[in-house]
Amino acid sequence: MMTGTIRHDWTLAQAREIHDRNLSDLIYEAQGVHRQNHPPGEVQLCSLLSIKTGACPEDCAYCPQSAHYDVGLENEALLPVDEVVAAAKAAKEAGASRFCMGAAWREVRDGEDFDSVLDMVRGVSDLGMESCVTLGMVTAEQAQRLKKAGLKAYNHNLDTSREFYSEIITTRTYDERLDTLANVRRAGIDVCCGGIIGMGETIEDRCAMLVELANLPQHPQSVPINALVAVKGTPLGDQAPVEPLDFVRMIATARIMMPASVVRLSAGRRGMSEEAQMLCFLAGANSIFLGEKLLTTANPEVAGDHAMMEQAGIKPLVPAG
Ligand code: SAM
Ligand code: DTB
Ligand code: SF4
Repeated sequence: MMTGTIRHDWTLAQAREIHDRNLSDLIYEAQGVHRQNHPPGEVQLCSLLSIKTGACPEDCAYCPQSAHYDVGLENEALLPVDEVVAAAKAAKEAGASRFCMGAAWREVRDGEDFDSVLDMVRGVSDLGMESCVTLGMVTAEQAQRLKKAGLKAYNHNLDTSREFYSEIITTRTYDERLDTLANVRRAGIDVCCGGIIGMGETIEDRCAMLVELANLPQHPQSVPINALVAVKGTPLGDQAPVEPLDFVRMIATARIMMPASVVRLSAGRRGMSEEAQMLCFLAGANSIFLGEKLLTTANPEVAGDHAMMEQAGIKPLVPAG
C-alpha cells in the first residue's frame, strides 16, 4: 500500500492494522507522511470561545452544555458581537491564528442571533484570522450565508462510530450529521470534523470513525481529536481518563489516513504530560487550542504552552492566505 496518498476507499481492517502497529513503526510512518504534507515543527494555535453557553436541547452524553444534565453550569445567551471580536483580537495577540466560536444550539435558526453570528464571522475575518464556527446543524442556504460572510471552517464532529453513536446521542442521527457536513462542503467552507475518544467505545469504534472521515467525498481539511473531558453530572462523568498512548495512536492513524488534513490535538491536553503531547506532535498533530478555557472546561495555561513549544523548538504554523 502506498503511503501518503489521498484515498477514500479505506477499510476497517486497514485502519485497524495501522492503529495496532508497534508504536515505533506507527510513529515513524506517521512522521514520514506528515513531512511529505506539512512543514515539520509547526503547530497551529487556535483559540476557542463559547458564544452561547448551555441549555442545549440535545442529549450528547459527554456534554456539560446539554439541558438534560445538571452540572452546575451557568447558561448564557448569545454574547454581543463586539465582545466576541475583542476576544478574537486578544487571542491574536496571544499568538492564535484561528478563532473558533461555539454555540450550544441543536441547529441554526434564521433571525437576529444568526445575523449576529454572521457579523462575528466578518469581524474575526477582518482581523486576518481564520474564522471557525460550530453551531449545530445548518441548511445549505445558511452555509452559503456563512461562506459569504467570510467563514473559513465549520466544525461539526461525527464524534464516534456509526455503531456506538446511539449510545451517546439519541436526539439526532448520524445521517443528520452527515447532511450538515455535505451542506458545509458544498458551500465551499472547510470542513472541521473529528471526534472524541474515552467514552467507553472500542478500538474498533475509533478506527471505524476514522474510516467514516477518510471516506467522505473529501477529507475534512481539519480533524480534531478530543479526549473526553469527563464532567461530573453528565452520564460520562465517571469515565476513566484516556491513556496517553491511545491518544498518540489515534492521531498517528488519522495522520496516515488523511495525510493533508490538519490533525488537531484538541480537548483533553490538561490531563496529559508535556512529553505525551510531544509524542502527539511526532505522530502528526499540528494544532492545539491555546487559552485557559476550551468552551466550558479548563485547558492548559498559555505561558506553559508557549514554554513547551519553545523547549521543543516548535513554531506557530501560520496558514498562508
Ligand atoms: N452544539 C454544536 C454541536 O454539537 O455540533 C457545537 C458545540 S459542541 C460543544 C462541539 C463539540 O465539542 C462536540 O461535537 C464534541 O465533539 C466536543 N465536546 C463537547 N463536550 C466535550 C467533552 N466533555 N469532552 C470532549 N469533547 C467535547
Ligand atoms: C472540538 O472538536 N473540540 C472543541 C471544538 N471542537 C469546538 C470543543 C471541546 C469542548 C470540550 C468541553 C468544553 O470545554 O465544554
Ligand atoms: Fe448541544 Fe453540542 Fe453539547 Fe450536543 S455537543 S449537547 S449539540 S452543545
